[in-house]
Amino acid sequence: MNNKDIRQIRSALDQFAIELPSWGFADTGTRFGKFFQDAAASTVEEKFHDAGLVHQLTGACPTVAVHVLWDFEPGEDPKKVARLAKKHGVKVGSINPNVFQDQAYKLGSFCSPDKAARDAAIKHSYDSIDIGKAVGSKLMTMWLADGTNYPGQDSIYRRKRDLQGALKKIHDRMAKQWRGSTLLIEYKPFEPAFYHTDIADWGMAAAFARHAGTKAKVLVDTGHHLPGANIEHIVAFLLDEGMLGGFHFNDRKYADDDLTLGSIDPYAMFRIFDQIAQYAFERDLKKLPDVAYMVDQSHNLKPKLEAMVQTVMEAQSLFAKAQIVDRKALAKAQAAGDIVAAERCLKQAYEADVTPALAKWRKANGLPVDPLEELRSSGIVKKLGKERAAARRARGEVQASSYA
Ligand code: LRH
Ligand code: MN
Ligand code: MN
Repeated sequence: MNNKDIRQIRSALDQFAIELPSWGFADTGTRFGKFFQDAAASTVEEKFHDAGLVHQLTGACPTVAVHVLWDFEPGEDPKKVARLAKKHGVKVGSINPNVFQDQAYKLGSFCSPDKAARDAAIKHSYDSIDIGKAVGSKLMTMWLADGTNYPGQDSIYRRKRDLQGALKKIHDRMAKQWRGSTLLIEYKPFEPAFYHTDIADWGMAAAFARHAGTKAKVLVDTGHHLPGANIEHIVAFLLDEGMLGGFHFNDRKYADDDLTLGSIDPYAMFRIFDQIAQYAFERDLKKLPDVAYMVDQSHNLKPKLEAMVQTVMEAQSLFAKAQIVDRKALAKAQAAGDIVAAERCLKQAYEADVTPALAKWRKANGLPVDPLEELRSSGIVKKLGKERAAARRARGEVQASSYA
């Protein structure tokens, strides 16, 4: 790797921030059960503590995504939560309203046939806007569990119109009352609904965003695609349309597995970053486009803190590789129809060893050269586990196996 590549990587890393999800530090599970970890965070403060630690080690995670029902007590001053974040060296990032958990949403939220449920979802979204303003966030991420399980269950047309109207109302309120904010609309092909999902893919999300207004964009959760989907193509298309708002990164083998980024198919993640860098190159931009990079993973079995540091390091490394694609050579090969040479441009960057460049960047920023090793050898996860397990016992929350 030459000095120009190293400079390129270092300056790109300066621009690279990836948001952590508060829910990635707490105990979560599958629908079959939960396996508890002693070191899992059980309070909002513990979640910020853990996110702050990942930021301290990696220097890349200044913000934390919050889920309104999971991280804010009803009636509580949201500024209190913002202060807790600050105490641990991070800020509150995107606000995720929760319009899927309440019993009222059995048949959907904005799409429910029940007007009371639709109104409740709008009210909750308005409350989430107030939270966003109060904590100084600029993003609201809307994911809906809305859908149906059986053909004929409900009118897809009525559901679409109601959703369109609701998103417009929310968008307009954000535009009016929450300066500089963006509404991110997430899609998902199935789960929890198994026949149809009201925002099933990127095209529907883009259409809803366009109907809502200029401050609405699409959020691409990498796990929310049917097998074989070409996600980098979707990313390039949305970027070119000015409709890409951000990402929820995770890896998957089958569906919305929420596995560690790059654990299954790191080349696919590299190809996404490659399209983002290519976009800037083709437009001769000085900076990469402004998209929100966020992690959306909940680690069931891996120690959560270690998994998050591993995720961020993997993201930085794949992002760095995408910066050293020889784009001039690539353009030449493309124009000549030299497919093999073009593909080699990508592979050469992907296969390059970027560890020395990352190490230089980390050293220059006063960070450990190997953040994961630093965390693992520090004993902090063990220490947190002891403290948190004792605190849980003191609160009477014992999670023991009956076979013990
Ligand atoms: C839904 C989803 C969405 C939620 C998060 C917890 O699968 O990706 O982003 O907010 O998981
Ligand atoms: Mn998501
Ligand atoms: Mn998901």
